[in-house]
Amino acid sequence: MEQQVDAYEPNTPYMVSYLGKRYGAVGYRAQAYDYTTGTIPGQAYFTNTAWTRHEFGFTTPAAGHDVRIRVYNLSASPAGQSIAFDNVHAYPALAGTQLANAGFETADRWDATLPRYWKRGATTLAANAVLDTADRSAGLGSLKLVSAGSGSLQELIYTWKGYMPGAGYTFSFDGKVAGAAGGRVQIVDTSTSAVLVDETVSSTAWTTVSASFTAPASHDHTLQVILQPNDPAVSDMFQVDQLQLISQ
Ligand SMILES: [Ca+2]
Repeated sequence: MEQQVDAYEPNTPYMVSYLGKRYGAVGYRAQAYDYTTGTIPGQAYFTNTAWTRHEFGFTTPAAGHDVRIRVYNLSASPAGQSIAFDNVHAYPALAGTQLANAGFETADRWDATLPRYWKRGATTLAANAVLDTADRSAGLGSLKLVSAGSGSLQELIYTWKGYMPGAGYTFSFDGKVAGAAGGRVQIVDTSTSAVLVDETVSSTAWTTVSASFTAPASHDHTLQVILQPNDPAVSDMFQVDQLQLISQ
């Protein structure tokens, strides 16, 4: 059986999650299939006999392809073998993130270069913190931060109040830099100035960086996700995409 993934987000990591089991001698397979190119961007197969949830990831192609999720028997023989699937989902890998516009796909309503729901820092020039559709890790856009080496911070900030008090969170993002100083991503508790996450990037190719932290025990703090070139005194460029912030 198969079902088309309508209106998928192009060039974006997706997860396929499903319950499956075999009754007879033959295992089962779930697969993402691109009918436009005749290719298999992702699949997984198993032979367990008790209901088990599995998942696999794949990256969607450019817009307009006929992408379908297929489920079927691992082998056509012997005849009469049964398998079962239930609760099959395909969704963007960022679907669970706590940060809005975490893939930098949407512009602000009144500022076409500013990512919606984010704001620039006090000393940040509008031209130095912009959406970039020319280079991105996923989707159609990323954030580009440019440091002119003037000493003024060029940063982008997201204010986050929706944490669960005392809960553990995992955080990851994709980043790349051009320049000597690299990039920095922090999550700061503005009520106490505690730095919960402090990660730097020096790779000139898109790289995934991961961290974990514990949210404040109090419910009423304000956290900020801050993206900036590592040293405002050095000319630099830092690009960020795919901010994944989920509870553990
Ligand atoms: Ca993106």
